[in-house]
Amino acid sequence: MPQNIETAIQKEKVVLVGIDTRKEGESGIDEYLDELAFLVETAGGMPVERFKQKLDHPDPKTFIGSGKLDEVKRYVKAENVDIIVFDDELNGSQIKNIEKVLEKRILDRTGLILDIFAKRARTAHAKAQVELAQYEYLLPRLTRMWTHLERQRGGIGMRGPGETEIETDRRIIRDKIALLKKKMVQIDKQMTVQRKGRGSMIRVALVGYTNVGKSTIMNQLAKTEVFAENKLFATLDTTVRKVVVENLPFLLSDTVGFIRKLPHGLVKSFKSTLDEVREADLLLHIVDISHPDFEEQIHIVNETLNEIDSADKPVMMIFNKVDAYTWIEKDEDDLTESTQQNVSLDELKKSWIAKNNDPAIFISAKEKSNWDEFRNMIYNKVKKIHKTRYPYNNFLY
Ligand SMILES: Nc1nc2c(ncn2[C@@H]2O[C@H](COP(=O)(O)OP(=O)(O)OP(=O)(O)O)[C@@H](O)[C@H]2O)c(=O)[nH]1
Ligand SMILES: [Mg+2]
Repeated sequence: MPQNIETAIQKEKVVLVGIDTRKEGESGIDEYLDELAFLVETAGGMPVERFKQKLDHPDPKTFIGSGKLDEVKRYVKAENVDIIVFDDELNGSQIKNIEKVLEKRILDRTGLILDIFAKRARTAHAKAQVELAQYEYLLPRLTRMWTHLERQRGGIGMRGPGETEIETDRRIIRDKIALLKKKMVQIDKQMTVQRKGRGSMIRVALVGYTNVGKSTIMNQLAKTEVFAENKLFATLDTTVRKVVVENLPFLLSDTVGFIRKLPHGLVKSFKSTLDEVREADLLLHIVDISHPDFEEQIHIVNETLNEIDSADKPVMMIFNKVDAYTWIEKDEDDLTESTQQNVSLDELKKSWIAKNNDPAIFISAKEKSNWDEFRNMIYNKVKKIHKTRYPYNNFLY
């Protein structure tokens, strides 16, 4: 079976399931399920219904309570649903238990993200990284679902390692993992050599949540044609381009976006891709200001940067998509709390620039608004880094 089969013409019907463990001040389950729905659509499925339950902790056996599970079962049967996607990582026994009740294909958030990654991977390098993460995910979860005849249809969650390997035993998967790890070490070495060969240019990396506009900004700045799309994880491979602002050349890299609960195994197996970020001199942290959850997204990006030991790098905060920012103007005597929806863009700018330690700018990559200021800001920052790094090599400015 080819790896990247698109879903059959008839889209698979998907039900989303999430639990609400929210503590005060955190985003709600609805926004989480919105994102899960977007992931399902990106994978080629059709979300048809959501089930949520308020629980302090997931049920160790079936993730949601048995009453709720029965409710899901009734719906799934009546509506002929193909897949049930859970918004958290499930362990092998949870998958088995849920599968027994629902008698349908079960997928968790990690499995879904891995599936999208498998679909997106283009280069041998990215494919090897995804395959490694998929096998590591699969190993403790080998259940009937992976040997299910459905696999032959190549639907969501069915892309990736070929079926023959899946149907055989864990030993083969372990061997495969060992082999891929060796391959990755080799790839890592090659990439390190490649990066070293780039000489003394300052390295700038675009980082941010998925779908915020990193590739669009890359294309505008470097005049390239990097794939940009309103889907999650449009970019998996890192692209590096030389950019010249004024007369100052530097290297700009565009790479994989981050997401809430990015599978840990994926972060590990994407080591060589993320090395680009790890070794950058300056990070441009791109934020989609039009997204209702942009503050939480900033937080998640910072956490992920921390996880890859890149939290202490110089950062420029770039608030993108100002053209799409909407707010509801508040009456003077309206006492409702300020939310993103009723704060004007000007107020927002003021508050962010005031509370942020890092330099910040508000742009629209789509309409190229505030673009000269943006380029100027990069120029000044790169120049400063260059001057510190090469104090005697100032012929550039
Ligand atoms: N309205 C608006 N849309 C934008 C802007 N910049 C980018 N977009 C759109 O946002 C979507 C995502 O853009 P990408 O450049 O693919 O985002 P990315 O951060 O590279 O996403 P991934 O690679 O998937 O992580 C596309 O549909 C873009 O056209 C902007 O300034 N305004
Ligand atoms: Mg991209």
